Amino acid sequence: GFTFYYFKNLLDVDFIAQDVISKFDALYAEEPLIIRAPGRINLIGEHTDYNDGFVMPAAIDKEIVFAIAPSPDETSSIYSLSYSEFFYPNLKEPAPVTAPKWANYLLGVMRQLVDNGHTLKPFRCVFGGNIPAGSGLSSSAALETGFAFALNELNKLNIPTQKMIHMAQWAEHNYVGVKCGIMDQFASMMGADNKVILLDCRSLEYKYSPLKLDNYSIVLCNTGVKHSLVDSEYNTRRAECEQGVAILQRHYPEVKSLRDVTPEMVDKHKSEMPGKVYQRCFYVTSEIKRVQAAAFDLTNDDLEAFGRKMYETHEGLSSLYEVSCPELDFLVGQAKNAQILGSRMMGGGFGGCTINIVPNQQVESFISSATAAYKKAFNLDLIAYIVHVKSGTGLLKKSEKSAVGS
Ligand code: GAF
Repeated sequence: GFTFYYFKNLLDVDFIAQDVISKFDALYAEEPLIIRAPGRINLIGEHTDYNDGFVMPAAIDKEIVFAIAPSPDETSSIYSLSYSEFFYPNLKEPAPVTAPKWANYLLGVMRQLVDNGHTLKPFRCVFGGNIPAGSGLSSSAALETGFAFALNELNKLNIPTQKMIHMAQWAEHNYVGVKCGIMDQFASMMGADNKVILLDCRSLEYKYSPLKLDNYSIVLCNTGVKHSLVDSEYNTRRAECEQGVAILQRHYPEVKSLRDVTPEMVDKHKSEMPGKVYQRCFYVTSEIKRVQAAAFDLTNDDLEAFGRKMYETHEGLSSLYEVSCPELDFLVGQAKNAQILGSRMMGGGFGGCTINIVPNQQVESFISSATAAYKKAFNLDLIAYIVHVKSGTGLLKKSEKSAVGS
């Protein structure tokens, strides 16, 4: 009856918005702006962004919602629904803090705004979401881009979108300590309904490509683990790539980054490189080529060829780039055994999710058998999500907001 119909038509984001708005209303009298910032998937192109290469991310229906309004006095406050915790930022001196950790993502954004000459009016903000933290779905990028967008709206700053993307990345580099590429912040900000983004991370030129999945679904398998090496190993990989570039520059002075290098060039100078540096460079240069070929597969509606490339990417990430882990390798193995079209680890690595392209009629059986096998092998509960490709960061429409709970 009515109840069923009602719930069937409400999206997760409506429930999150409802929670965020109720909390805001319980705390404050002002009418807030409501902003949605999504997490992202990446179909292919891993660890290529900081090498000036290509990536193929998309924003998804897992998101953070912010409610924000001017403060009636001089104090500013931010409330995190997930942590049930307040933070009171100093808008003139948004220095990093030791606790709570989540505040640093936001403080980094405020610091960028201040350093770019903007004056922020005191505000009150409540936020919450359903992007599982540490799962490689870029909850951190969503927090940064969403907050940049929110403060830009609230203060009517008219900051160009690309500038906000860079401010968000700056926050991650300097207030969180991960020297990330541009992919996550770009995808969270620029995503579009049912479209993947083909992004050139050198020029930031991009194009949207329709994702025609027809009889397939995107299934994420969350390992539920986040090995502690993530951040330090990430920065190490960056340094190893730079080391490779420096060696290649002796022969090819025009080379600026691995984007300018082919796998053949890497092979030719193998003997001059430390073993690990060779492996890293060979993987990255191969992956950059692979993304370009995968873009053709997508336009040719050749999902099978696309899926095979996902497996190749995983193989490279696992054996050459060495950012996978037993849990991720196991889950990709499960997908391979079930003859799933494509599967690979996604994001930075050392835990988080695999991304799988699964025929619709196989989704249920794949999830249940992978869950059982994962439990048996690691005694861990696998959490699987079927995700949909959605638009990027923006104001939630009034209609969506007032539809909630009415
Ligand atoms: C993380 C980073 F934040 C991205 O910039 C990207 O390098 C990715 O790892 C690996 O492709 O998500």
